[in-house]
Amino acid sequence: MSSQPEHQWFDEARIGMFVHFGAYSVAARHEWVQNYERLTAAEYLPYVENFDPDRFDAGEIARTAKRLGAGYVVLTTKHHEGFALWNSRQSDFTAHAVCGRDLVREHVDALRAEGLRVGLYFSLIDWHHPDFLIDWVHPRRDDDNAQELNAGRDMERYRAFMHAQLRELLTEYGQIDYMFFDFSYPEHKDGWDGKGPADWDSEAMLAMCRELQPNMLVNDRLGIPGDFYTPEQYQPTEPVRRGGELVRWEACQTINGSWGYHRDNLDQKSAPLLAQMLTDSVSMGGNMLLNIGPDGRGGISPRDRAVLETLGEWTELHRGAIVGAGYAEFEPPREGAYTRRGDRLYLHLATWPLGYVHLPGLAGKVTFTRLLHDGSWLRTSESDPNSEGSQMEAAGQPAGTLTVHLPVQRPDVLMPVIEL
Ligand code: H79
Repeated sequence: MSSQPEHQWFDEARIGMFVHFGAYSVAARHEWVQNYERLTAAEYLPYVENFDPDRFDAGEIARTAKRLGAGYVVLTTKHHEGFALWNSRQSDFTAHAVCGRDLVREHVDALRAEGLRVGLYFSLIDWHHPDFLIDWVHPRRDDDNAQELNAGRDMERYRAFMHAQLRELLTEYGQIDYMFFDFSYPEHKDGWDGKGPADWDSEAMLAMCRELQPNMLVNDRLGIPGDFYTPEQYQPTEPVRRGGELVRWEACQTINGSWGYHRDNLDQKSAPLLAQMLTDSVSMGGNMLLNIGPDGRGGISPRDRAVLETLGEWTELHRGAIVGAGYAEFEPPREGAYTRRGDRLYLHLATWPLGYVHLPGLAGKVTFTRLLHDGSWLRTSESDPNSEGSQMEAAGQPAGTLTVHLPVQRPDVLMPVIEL
């Protein structure tokens, strides 16, 4: 994993916003709907032909990301369905052909106007392309004649098409800061092949990225080493290491379990849970890429908007504990997790104890202690094993422990943070 200075913005940003938008947003029942329901191309086509994103407002999305405290936004330029949101000249399966718009252009322009970094998502999988070989994650794999359907298909031609699409994205939209390829699945299953680096020619794709966008971060789903590791809907519980070295990572997360707009799905995560996940990511040295799925018209749904606004109020007050912060080499108390930024340590309290929180090893190392959201100072004391009965609050604590005195009432924020 690289540590170029050009990549530092990513490590500092800590929060990104993912945007999943495509013809599946019109179907409104998960971005894998074509696969889950084994829809034929003809059954899927109406969602494409009636794609009319009249409420898709890249400026509003960018401003929403900014209010969330995000440093970058990643748009699905093409998902597994194969429908390109930009004016690709490699096929007419594009938003431009259907509605005359280039949503990728709108996205990159809006991000630059807001001073946000530009991220693109590009699916390696393409269930629409006639040369893409049917495999075990393809919607048509259960067709009676699926094996015959593969007879005329040629991955060599698909690769040429996909590489040409990628070249468009890397040459026609100015500086791209981040690329999320999705995804490799080299395992074989149920008599079907998977797909991996040889199928995509990942080496050539990465070389094209390095040549055309030398400062761009590339994820690890080409199936060859990239610039960051991408756990999906999963929070690492330790800093991620490979060969002893800390690895850059970003956990991508949904608000409700679906990436694309899913109207009837109510697995909604609460704002406190999302704050907890963000804190967990930063305390383990990673980023959080939080997804929204704009609705069939491209609008941000009220339920997504509400939770993002609430989380954004928290990140605004607690920015110092998140942006530019990372893993801290101190053992946290059982009530919470630490993040660290320079000489500041931040204690994120998942539970609120009565009266005191004890911080092992911090006695004598701290010059001030305050609640971050309102800047109110907290009293502290240090355990003294030689004095009898004078420090009730520190009883039973090992020497070197710093005891922070807390108000009985938990501050009314998603996650209270103490700055030390
Ligand atoms: O774009 C979002 C997802 O649609 C895509 N990546 C994020 C960013 C993604 N979805 N699933 N995966 C990546 C991993 C693949 C999971 C699978 Fe399966 C397990 C594919 C086949 C077995 C899920 C379960 C789909 C079919 C069964």
